[in-house]
Amino acid sequence: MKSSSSIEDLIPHLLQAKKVVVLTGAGVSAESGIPTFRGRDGLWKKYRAEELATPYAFISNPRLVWEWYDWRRQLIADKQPNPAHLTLAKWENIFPSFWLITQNIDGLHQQAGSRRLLELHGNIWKMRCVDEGTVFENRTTPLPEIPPHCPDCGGLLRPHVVWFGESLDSALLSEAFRLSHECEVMFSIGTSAIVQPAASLPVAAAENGALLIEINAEPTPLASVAQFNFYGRAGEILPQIHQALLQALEKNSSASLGKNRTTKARKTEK
Ligand code: BJW
Repeated sequence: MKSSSSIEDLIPHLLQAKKVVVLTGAGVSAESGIPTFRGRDGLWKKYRAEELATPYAFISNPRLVWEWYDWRRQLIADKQPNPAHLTLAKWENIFPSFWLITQNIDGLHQQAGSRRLLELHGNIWKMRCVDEGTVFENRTTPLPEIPPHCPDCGGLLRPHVVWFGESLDSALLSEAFRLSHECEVMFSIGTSAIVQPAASLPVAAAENGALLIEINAEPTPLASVAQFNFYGRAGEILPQIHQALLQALEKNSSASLGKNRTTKARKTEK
């Protein structure tokens, strides 16, 4: 199939889709004011994110790494979900099976209302005891103690996120691959699609016959694999697709998304 960037052409595919999976990355939160990883605004002091998001950085200087996370927690704390997050939360009520897989650790998808959500790289609002592995939710900003220590055993705490060179939670990753293999439509949104293993999910979906749609500020390595490419701001493109989908559902009440869900979507999504 030739690649397209027409929402009109995309809608008939979405009307037929029962299993939809979305992979998101930092670009989805950019319009909420959270810097992306590899953008020019991704720098903190003189460090690149790739230098600090590693277990080696943490072992050699836990204070420096925690200062970075404390700064990011303060930056994220008052940020709100944008139209991209809100649209994806609505899609749980639109498609018969919908899953959102995110690489983001900012918690904004959950704040927007998404519940069928896999957070592949963890969550910045959680901490983990290095000695005992206990996970705590902690939303205090700024942190009173850097680096923080475990309230139970006094051991060093670390952010409950996945750094370079660390394995992702195996159950979560297996589920993400299962969903990607089984879906009919996969969106890759606001991710540079270079960090593995997350970047393999859309490829796995496409290899299994799913329709792949990329929404990004610029082309990524997925551009040649995707059948639909939309370049621009996710917070503008997703609501446009959503509106076109609702209009098509209005016109075609017998669409295979399912009559009951269609009615529910019409009532709740306008
Ligand atoms: C917009 C927009 C708007 C902007 N609208 N779009 C195979 C080959 C080579 C290397 C590896 C490999 N397998 C594993 C590796 C090593 C490594 C890796 O992938 N390295 C690559 C850099 C090559 N992977 C790992 O280490 C992973 N572990 C692993 O695989 O374990 C097994 C293993 C270990 C060792 C060796 C081999 C195997 C773990 C990866 C963990 C990533 N962790 C981080 C930090 C999380 C914690 C934190 O936030 O502090 O996760 S790194 C960082 O990158 C973060 C992100 O989730 C992740 C992805 O970034 P993302 O989301 O794509 O952001 P950006 O900034 O890159 O892109 C934003 C995009 O948005 C851009 O394209 C913009 O254009 C766009 N955009 N505004 C739409 N408004």
